[in-house]
Amino acid sequence: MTFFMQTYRFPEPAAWGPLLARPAAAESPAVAARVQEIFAQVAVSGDDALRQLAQELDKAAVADLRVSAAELAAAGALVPAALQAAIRQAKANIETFHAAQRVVEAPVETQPGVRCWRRSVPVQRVGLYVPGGSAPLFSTLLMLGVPARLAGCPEIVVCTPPQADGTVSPVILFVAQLLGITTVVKAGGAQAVAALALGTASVPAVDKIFGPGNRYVTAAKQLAAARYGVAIDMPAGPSEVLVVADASANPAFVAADLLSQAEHGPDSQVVLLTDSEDILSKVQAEVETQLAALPRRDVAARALAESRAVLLPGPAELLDFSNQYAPEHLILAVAEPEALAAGVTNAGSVFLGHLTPEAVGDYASGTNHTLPTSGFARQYSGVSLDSFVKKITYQRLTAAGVQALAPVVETMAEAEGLHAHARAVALRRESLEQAALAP
Ligand code: HSO
Ligand code: ZN
Repeated sequence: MTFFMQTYRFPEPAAWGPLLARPAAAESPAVAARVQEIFAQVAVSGDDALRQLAQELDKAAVADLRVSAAELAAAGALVPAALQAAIRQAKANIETFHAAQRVVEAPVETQPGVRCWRRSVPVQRVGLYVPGGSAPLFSTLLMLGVPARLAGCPEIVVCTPPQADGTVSPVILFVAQLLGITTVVKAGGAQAVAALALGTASVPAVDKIFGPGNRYVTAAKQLAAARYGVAIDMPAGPSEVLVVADASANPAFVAADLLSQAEHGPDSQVVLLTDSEDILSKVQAEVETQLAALPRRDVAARALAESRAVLLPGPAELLDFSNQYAPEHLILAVAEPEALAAGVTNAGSVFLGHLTPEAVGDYASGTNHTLPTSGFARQYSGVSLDSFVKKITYQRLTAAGVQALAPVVETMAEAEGLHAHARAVALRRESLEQAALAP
């Protein structure tokens, strides 16, 4: 049996449409209806609903929903020293990269006497969802927790599903502890999102919810945003990678990159673009060899069966296709990656050259791995320090400022028929004029 992606040779641009499309979003009404039920259950029964749903869905008996200080403190001893060291290095790099995103803007005098400025203020209460399941992704807690801490968010609530024994992965707890996060809730799925949106005795309500999850989590985030005034990081879909490979590419490297995305889940999107027939066949052979040795080969094979390899004439077409696809991750496995990179208009995160696999960005180079999927890279950025702050604008006028700006605003307000606006300015202007006339 061959596991390779569906292959297309030199399709005309007019025929790219179906190749650029993601599989129809599995937005089933059944999922939405179930999520609404879960919100209702959490609204009525709070913590009891969370315990019941943990029993029902995670098969876990959870007495205390909050991870205790003792559990947090004990986590370190359960994490091997080598993993602790790796996590510390990753954390340092993520901190360095995100700290550089702090910009302090100088106040601006837009005209004499009119001073305007902007201040970054942290979102006060944030909820970070960390998936559990077959592979608890503790790296996601680093990617969300580091910028939340750097931004100075005063309240950070982590929700993660309990394991069957009612505990949370010690690695997730170790990361929480490293970050100084003390509120960790044993709740997963739509019920965790509902709790973060509505608040329960154990789960403080938050202003913004971050993090990836399955279809239920995604639907729950959408409901939280639509009905409960909670912001979410971005619309989410299955993870994806697009690799552009030219004749200089190393087929084994490319195959490993494709598989590292495919192993995330059966719905992962994997695309190979190349202008070399030789690379296409060598990558195919490599994928088959490497796949056979992967513990998660069943998952990866299912993803590959839905994925695509496209042979195109040259660099211009490769770039054009990639920009139209707008991948979450774009790997430029080409001899001159800088030239192509400069032409990228739509992508979540770009990996240049033969020595830069997506996996480094997933864990430890410093960039964030929470990125726009499903073509949303056309208009959304990945998570960054900015995701955890609001920028509040301020202004203050002097007497000279009011006198100079008043006629402008009065003219505009009257033209819009908004006389109270005009008066708010005119009263100040007139009071200054009278003061100036006073003996
Ligand atoms: N590639 C995933 C992130 C991840 N990979 C976590 C490994 N662990 C979505 O960007
Ligand atoms: Zn990954």
